Amino acid sequence: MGQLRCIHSLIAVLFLTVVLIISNNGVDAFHKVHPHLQSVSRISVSGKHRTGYHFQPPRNWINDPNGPMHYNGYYHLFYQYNPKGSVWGNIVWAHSVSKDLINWKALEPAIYPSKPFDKFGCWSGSATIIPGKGPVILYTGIVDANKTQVQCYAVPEDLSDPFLTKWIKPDEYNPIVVAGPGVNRTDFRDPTTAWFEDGHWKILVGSRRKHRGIAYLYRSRDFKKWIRAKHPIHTAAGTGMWECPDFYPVSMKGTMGLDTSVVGNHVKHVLKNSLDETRFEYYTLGTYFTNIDRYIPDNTSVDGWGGLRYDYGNFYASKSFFDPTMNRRILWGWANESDTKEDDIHKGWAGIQAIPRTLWLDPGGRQLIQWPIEELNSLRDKEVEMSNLKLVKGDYVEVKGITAAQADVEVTFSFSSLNEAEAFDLSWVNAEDLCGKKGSNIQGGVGPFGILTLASKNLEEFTPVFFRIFKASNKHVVLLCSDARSSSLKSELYKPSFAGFVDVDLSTTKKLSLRSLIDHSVVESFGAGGKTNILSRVYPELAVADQAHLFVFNNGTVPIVVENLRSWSMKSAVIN
Ligand code: DQQ
Repeated sequence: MGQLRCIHSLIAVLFLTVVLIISNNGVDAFHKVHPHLQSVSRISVSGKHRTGYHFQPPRNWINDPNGPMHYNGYYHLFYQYNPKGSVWGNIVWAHSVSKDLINWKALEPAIYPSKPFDKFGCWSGSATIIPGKGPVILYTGIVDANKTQVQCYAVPEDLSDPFLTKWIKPDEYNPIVVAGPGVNRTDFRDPTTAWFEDGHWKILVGSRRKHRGIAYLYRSRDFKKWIRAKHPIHTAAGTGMWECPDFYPVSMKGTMGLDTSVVGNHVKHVLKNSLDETRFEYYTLGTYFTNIDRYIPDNTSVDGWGGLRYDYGNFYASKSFFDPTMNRRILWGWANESDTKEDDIHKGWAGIQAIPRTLWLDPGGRQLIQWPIEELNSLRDKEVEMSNLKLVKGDYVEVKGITAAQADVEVTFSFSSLNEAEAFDLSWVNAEDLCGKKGSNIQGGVGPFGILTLASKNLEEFTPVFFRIFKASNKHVVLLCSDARSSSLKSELYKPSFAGFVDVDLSTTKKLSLRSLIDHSVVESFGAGGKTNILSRVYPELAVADQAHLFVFNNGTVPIVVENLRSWSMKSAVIN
């Protein structure tokens, strides 16, 4: 797929620029500010679509995960939060702590506007643990009503408090970074976790110059006085504002994560940016040349809108951190709502965090792999298993006996032949469009096959997650779809046919696996062991609570075998 992406990246960029900018993905992102609604609070909160094990506070709006870390026995999650309402506004850093990344205890907001340098907002940022000294948070302060942005720091008031409840923003040195000459003062935000290299701490700050996305590099010897490097670590034309950059090493062998400061021949680096214009995020794999402080993406890694994504659905402003307790790198991402702001005000809440994912480099070296953290398995309850179930064209078989609205499903499908795969048209560069053309009901050769999640009994509503295999000139092309178009009888919703291509070689093994985490208004899916992942937000009217059903299906002419399916009812986590 890498090659195909390269060939078509230019067309894809043009196409996406036009289509996505015009439609803004339909996502009601925070940039659509609704001042008159920002402090509209509801007394009651609607439980209908609330999640059972995905992170969310009891009420109100949330967005980006901020400053995740493990310190002194606790995981910390901070996040952008509106304490007064369920649309974006009045933003503070809410704070929760956990022993297992699944069950969370809410604390008071850690960072909120209180100083001249953050009077108009405390926006996203990261945590860095300074060896022997403890954590420091870097965040973006909004200085004035024009949204002038500066980078600030905060430290725990009391390092002996295991929860690090209170944070202070020293007056000395704050703000630590202001936009210098030539830097866009109102698009200059979201400092990364710092890494230590060659006697300096280094951070990135996301920005843009006109339509060029930029990650500025700053250096400091003492974490207080910061100086901008002559060159950004990386830029890319035509990508617009880079929000929430994330920059970290991954090991070239094995699944172990690395501390952010690790460099060397045995690592590759990842640069991820959240593209403000489309509200999708992209990453590249490449080399960090420490001698010149530049990052150069590999030639197999397309830089920009034709490139790789952590998730081909609703997943934004993500941030990773190194967890030293299990030597792994963990990724958090925000899943915004796909309903309207009126719905959010009615619900009294908006936004969830995706399940934290462990992340490592695929052995092929061309992409990352992600998998839900293993702690999630502790919520698995009643289990139902199926094996060697043959599905011929038109078969829909219900998976009975679990709570289908709150479940975890793992399934492996196999197929005996690829001869009947449909021909792949090289103009199909946009996976989401292709899924829109070839939905789960459109008969194919090999596929569509997969699962129907959050389905009503008579299939008036369902969110299919499925594969479809095509034949290109010298290889097979695999598409994974998570199609929200039939997810709800309600009409005023954003119902995208999210999809991504899956980079697998079917010549050796004719199998594909899928895992979906189903949680009332979210279907979070991991295709081919975490190679292509898609999170969909959906709002069924009928397929709610015990009225939700789960099916396996095949609508292709080639029979498919469900080699093995394991599904679990999921217990609710104790969250906040
Ligand atoms: N959200 C924050 C910004 C960031 C954006 C504001 C990304 O710091 O750029 O809430 O969703």
